[in-house]
Amino acid sequence: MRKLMILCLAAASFSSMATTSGVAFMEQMDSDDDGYITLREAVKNTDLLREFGHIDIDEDGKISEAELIASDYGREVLSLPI
Ligand SMILES: [Ca+2]
Ligand SMILES: [Ca+2]
Repeated sequence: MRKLMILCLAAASFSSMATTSGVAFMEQMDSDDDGYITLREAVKNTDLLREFGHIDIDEDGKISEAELIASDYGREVLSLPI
C-alpha cells in the first residue's frame, strides 16, 4: 500500500513537471497569450512550423496545448513519455 502511494506520488510529480514544461513552451510561442499557437506565431520555430499541419488536428489554423501534447513533435519537445 505504501509502495503504491509512493508510485502515485512519483507519477503525479512527473506529470506536473511535464505540464509545466508544456505551459512554458506554449508561453514562449504564444506571443499574444490567447492560449493558441497560430501559424504566424509558429514562424519563430522552424521545426514547429514544419510540423504545424500535423499538430493542428482540427485544422483551425492554431495549435492548442492539447494538440501540442497529443503530437509526436510536442511529446518530443516536452519530453513526454510516448
Ligand atoms: Ca497566440
Ligand atoms: Ca487546432
